[in-house]
Amino acid sequence: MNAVRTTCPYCGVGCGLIATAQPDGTVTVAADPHHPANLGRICVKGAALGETLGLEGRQLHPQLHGERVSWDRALDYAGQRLRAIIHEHGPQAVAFYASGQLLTEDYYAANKLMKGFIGAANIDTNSRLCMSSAVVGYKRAFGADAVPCSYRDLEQTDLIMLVGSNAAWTHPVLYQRIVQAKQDNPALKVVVIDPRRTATCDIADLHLRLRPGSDAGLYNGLLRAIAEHQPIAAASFSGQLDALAQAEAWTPEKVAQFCDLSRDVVTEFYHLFCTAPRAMTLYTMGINQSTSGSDKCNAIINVHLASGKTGRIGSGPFSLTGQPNAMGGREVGGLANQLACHMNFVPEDIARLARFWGSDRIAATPGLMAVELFDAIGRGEIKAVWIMGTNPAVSLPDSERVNRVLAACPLVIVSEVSAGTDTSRHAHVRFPAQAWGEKNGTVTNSERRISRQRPFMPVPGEARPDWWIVARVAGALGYGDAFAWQHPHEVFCEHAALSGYENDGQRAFDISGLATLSREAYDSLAPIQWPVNAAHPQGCERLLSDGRGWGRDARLRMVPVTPRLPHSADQPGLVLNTGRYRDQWHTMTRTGTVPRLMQHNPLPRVEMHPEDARRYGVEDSALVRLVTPRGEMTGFARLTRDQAPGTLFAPMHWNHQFASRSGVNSLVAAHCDPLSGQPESKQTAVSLAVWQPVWQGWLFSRGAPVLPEAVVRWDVAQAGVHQLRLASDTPDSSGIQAWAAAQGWQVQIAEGAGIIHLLAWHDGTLQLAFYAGRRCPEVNVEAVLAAFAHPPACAATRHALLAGRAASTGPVQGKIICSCFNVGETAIRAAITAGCDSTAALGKALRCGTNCGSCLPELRALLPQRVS
Ligand SMILES: Nc1nc2c(c(=O)[nH]1)N[C@H]1C(S)=C(S)[C@@H](COP(=O)(O)OP(=O)(O)OC[C@H]3O[C@@H](n4cnc5c(=O)[nH]c(N)nc54)[C@H](O)[C@@H]3O)O[C@H]1N2
Ligand SMILES: Nc1nc2c(c(=O)[nH]1)N[C@H]1C(S)=C(S)[C@@H](COP(=O)(O)OP(=O)(O)OC[C@H]3O[C@@H](n4cnc5c(=O)[nH]c(N)nc54)[C@H](O)[C@@H]3O)O[C@H]1N2
Ligand code: SF4
Ligand SMILES: [Mo]
Repeated sequence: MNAVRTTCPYCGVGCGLIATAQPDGTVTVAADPHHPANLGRICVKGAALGETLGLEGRQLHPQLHGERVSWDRALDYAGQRLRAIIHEHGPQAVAFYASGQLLTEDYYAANKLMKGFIGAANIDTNSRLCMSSAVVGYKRAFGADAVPCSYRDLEQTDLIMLVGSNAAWTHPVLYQRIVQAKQDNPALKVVVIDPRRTATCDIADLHLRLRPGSDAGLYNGLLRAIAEHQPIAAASFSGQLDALAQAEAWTPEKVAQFCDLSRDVVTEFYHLFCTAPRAMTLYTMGINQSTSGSDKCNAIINVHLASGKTGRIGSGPFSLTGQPNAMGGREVGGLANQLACHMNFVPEDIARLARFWGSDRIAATPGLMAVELFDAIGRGEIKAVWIMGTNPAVSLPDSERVNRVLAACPLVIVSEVSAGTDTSRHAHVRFPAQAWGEKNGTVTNSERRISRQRPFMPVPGEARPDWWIVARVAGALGYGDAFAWQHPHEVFCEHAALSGYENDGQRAFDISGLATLSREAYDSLAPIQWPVNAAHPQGCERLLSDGRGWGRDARLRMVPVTPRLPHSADQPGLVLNTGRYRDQWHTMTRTGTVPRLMQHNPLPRVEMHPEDARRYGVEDSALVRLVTPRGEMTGFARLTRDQAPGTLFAPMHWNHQFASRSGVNSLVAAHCDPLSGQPESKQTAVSLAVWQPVWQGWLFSRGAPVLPEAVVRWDVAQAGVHQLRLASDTPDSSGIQAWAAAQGWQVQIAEGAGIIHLLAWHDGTLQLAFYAGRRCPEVNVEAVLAAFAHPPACAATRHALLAGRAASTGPVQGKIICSCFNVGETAIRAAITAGCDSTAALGKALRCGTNCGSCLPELRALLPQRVS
């Protein structure tokens, strides 16, 4: 097969990639040099995509109550049950929960079925946990959910603020563009606003380590400083007087106290902003995931309006989208409180949709937002939920409760690419969806750029496109005529036509210029930024250039903001912050099984300041338990001054598929922003205790091991071998010993004071290696893995293996820093000692950092600090 141009399925940067099938059946994935989002760059997750295409763990056939059935049977059952529930309890008893990882065509179809034909608006999406505060912010300020900026602005600005964003790990290619922009223009200043010191701070001229959740105070103070610096013309914006009056009290002293910053650093920041001719604020989850996230977004937008830094090249409030098609979801109206194509629950829009879709069943009122929706399932009001492309049993707050609610729901339908997720455990019906590389359609990135995802893999098993599955269920419900598409091209053109339908400029989202694309033109569609219409036939790079917004009076609006601290602020305990690792994607279904991506951070760490560690008696790498009234989580302490005292950080990724008790959302409360419904995932009051298990250690096993219930486990992906970190309070590890013995294997044991090392052999091959003690034994993982591949021939090697060492002990690799070239910390430190004094020198010596560049901040952190 030839090289196929497509788009990355991970983050909202939306990089263009080129996938090339190799003669040996593998696929190589490289950056597309011509895609405007990345211009030839790629990050470690994108570069490892070829390793995620295997069929192991895929959902390949429809299933009913856990049994494989035909498509006809599964569709028939789903249709009949949904119909019966709607007949008995009305349309409000049914809900869909969708995802920013669906293609626009899939999303359009799901939204059309729920809001247009089932006739309720209970379709919400994981974007509720992600972008919904940003949507409220834009709608209040501009009258439309319209992101005004473009990536090219980053190369034409004087000041970039990254607020609540760890872009170095989460939007790596965008971050690399900023690094490059700073190299090209050393006058460009970068300010990072984050309570943690992150890899993103690597390029920061100023890092404001503010009190968790205090950003609105900082931005209110900035608004006051702007007004002082240069008076704002009267009545430029609606709401202006109120917003300025509200900001008046936010003197630098008050801001310093509220945000727990020094007054000097606050005024330095204000000076930078006020004197920069152009400035951009890039904001993500540290802002949105808050009980006052919408207000924080408006506090940011206010300063851009007041200073005239909006709608101009190199300026603007730029909310970065997280998922590859979060923006597409916003276009099709995937949130429960929107209608399709930027329409709202007002009579004119409802009537318009009724005309366009030819339906008299359009939902008349907004539906339930994610957290409310699962509450309603819990109360028995919603009796059927169809989950597509998201894993709410892991990613919603108060996840233990979500699991209980799903377990009790009469009908759970899950469309998935993965066979065993925490959510699909509860499914009565499982639909196998096509994965990246198989599916065909469009996604929209952070800068409103629509790009094609094109198929390059054969379709495995009976997997089907998500839009097709929706259309078939629509057929089973009796609405087949409105869902008679044969190809995603038809869905796309319908969506494009709706965006322009009776749109006299009132709705920002308008891609009517693409409504009549031929199949060939759709297939070869070049990346393009919306709107695409008669006024902008080639798309539009920047919005708001004319100073006008959308809606009735089209006036831009400043929103008065009263800063509020998070719920955790007046609760005892440490404040838990949660977020992402560089090489993992969300609930790990696509990255947790790739050995290369597991190496950077193979275990969930609870990061804490050494002072707190001392107070709680925690040593580095010790097991700790975090507890809230909702649940608990177990992780491994990491002591670091990157964390502020009193705060913790834990990853959002681990779940029951990869560990027994490391799901962070079992701790997080479902407190939401009243306007956006977005949960406060970044600040949770937790208590912490050291967990000293009776024993802990490492297990390596050729087959899937069967573990006693009481053993707590963490899986670490390795090729061909199961590697598990274990810990338990059971008196001994005899369960594992007994299990190995019962297999009839030849067992070799070394026991000492509270320590047991065990090897099990069968026909000369290693079946199992187990190393446990009260403290976790040091094990040379590479030597153990090598012994599984090539059984050691001599007794000395076997003996060393039993000790957990390599025969001739070479240095262990240490933590893998560069995942692209598998370069560990030990080699990097050795090279530094040998004289490498820059990332360039390290790259030359070891190749680290020379491919995607995602590890450059960490390489720099290992280098001795240069005295300037
Ligand atoms: N590697 C990787 N990349 C991803 C993803 C992934 O799973 N893995 N997911 C994608 C998705 S869907 C999303 S939404 C994005 C998210 O991208 P980001 O928002 O950049 O990622 P997070 O790690 O969730 O959190 C960002 C930062 O917010 C900070 N923060 C916490 N509380 C506060 C606060 O009160 N104020 C401020 N100013 N900052 C605070 C945290 O310390 C953290 O460094 O990433 C996308 N990219
Ligand atoms: N504590 C805490 N919780 C958080 C966050 C946080 O920062 N902290 N972040 C929140 C944010 S921003 C987000 S976006 C969410 C993400 O949370 P989720 O959406 O739950 O995470 P994913 O693992 O991406 O789930 C996507 C699922 O869809 C499947 N899938 C992939 N491709 C397809 C496809 O084409 N079709 C179908 N049908 N299925 C597919 C995958 O196998 C996977 O199971 O988590 C939220 N939860
Ligand atoms: S930056 Fe985002 S879109 Fe680009 S390759 Fe990396 S994960 Fe994919
Ligand atoms: Mo997200």
